[in-house]
Amino acid sequence: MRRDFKLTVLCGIIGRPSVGKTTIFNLLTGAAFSRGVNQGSAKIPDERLEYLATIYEPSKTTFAALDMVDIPGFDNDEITEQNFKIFLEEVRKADALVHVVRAFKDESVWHVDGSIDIIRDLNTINSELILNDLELVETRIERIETSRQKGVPGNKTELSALLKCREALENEIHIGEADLTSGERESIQSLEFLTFKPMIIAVNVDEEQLLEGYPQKEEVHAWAKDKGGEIFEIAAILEKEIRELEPDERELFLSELGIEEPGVAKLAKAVYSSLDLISFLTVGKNEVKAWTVEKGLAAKKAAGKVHSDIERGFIRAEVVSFNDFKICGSEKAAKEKGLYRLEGKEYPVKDGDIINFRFNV
Ligand SMILES: Nc1nc2c(ncn2[C@@H]2O[C@H](COP(=O)(O)OP(=O)(O)OP(=O)(O)O)[C@@H](O)[C@H]2O)c(=O)[nH]1
Ligand SMILES: [Mg+2]
Repeated sequence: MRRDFKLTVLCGIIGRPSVGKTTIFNLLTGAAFSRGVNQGSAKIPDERLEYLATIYEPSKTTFAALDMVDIPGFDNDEITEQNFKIFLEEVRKADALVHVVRAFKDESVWHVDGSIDIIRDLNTINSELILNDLELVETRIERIETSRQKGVPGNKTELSALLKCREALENEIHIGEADLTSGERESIQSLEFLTFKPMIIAVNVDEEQLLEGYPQKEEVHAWAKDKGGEIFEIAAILEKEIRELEPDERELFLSELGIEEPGVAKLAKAVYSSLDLISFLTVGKNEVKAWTVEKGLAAKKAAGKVHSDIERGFIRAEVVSFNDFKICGSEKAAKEKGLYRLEGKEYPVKDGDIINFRFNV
């Protein structure tokens, strides 16, 4: 559950110190930072757009992107209040959390707790998120109860939601996984609980682990499942080195290592799936573009993402699925086969729909 996002999703990268958060951030965004809170945009690779660009030869191809914020780790023994405050502020703003954990072995990289233990690291950060949410829950409950004593009834749905949240959190269950009705979810939406945000776990592995797995892999996957989070493995340093190679060498390395998709593609899949997002595509000589929207969004609303005039003057959406288009190889062939459909304003947009909005201004 999250607030409505406008055009891109904001992902906060969190985790213990020195686990590779900034390395992953730099890999995804092409930046070269070393410390501090960093912001950047990660282009989501999309073969569909690459293909459509070869057909339409547009002046511009615009990929979907994820906004990323790299949040420095904090050391619990000496959480300086300021650092922790920054952590909480940044986390609260995010739509989804990317929790980086360290699997990679490297004697030269220090670990704040003296050893590599992914479950311990997951729990350390997770406890902070849970404690913070619990404090907020308690404060809200108290406030509602005080008002009640003064005769102000307050929001009943919110109170029942908060009581359920408290119970979940006390059992280390994320609010996102708590058994709330949709009305209850709605009632606490604006409180921006940290464990209400989808958590995606990124396991930072080395080359050997990428091929052969890493200790605790099963436990870590079970942990993610338990918390309702997506999980993926990423070899950050290796991927960065590969990216610096010549294109033909790059292909060779990737296939030898069995890397089918770069980390950013895995991350994008996890984010889209956790937040129930899809992309639809628009094509033309000027621009071929991917648009990120909520799954099942009505065609007229989707038109509004492109331009408010198109939503206002919406007549119909002319739609073909990317797969149908590709099988035919051209717009003309797909039209001859009758694969373009005219859909009305309520049509739920699907992932990979190529849409031409017909409108009247
Ligand atoms: N061997 C190896 N080293 C890595 C890997 N990822 C990161 N490192 C190294 O680990 C150190 C810390 O990496 P950062 O990306 O700065 O870690 P961080 O999580 O941003 O750390 P803080 O911002 O201090 O919390 C750097 O020296 C990196 O080069 C990896 O996959 N393998
Ligand atoms: Mg960092």
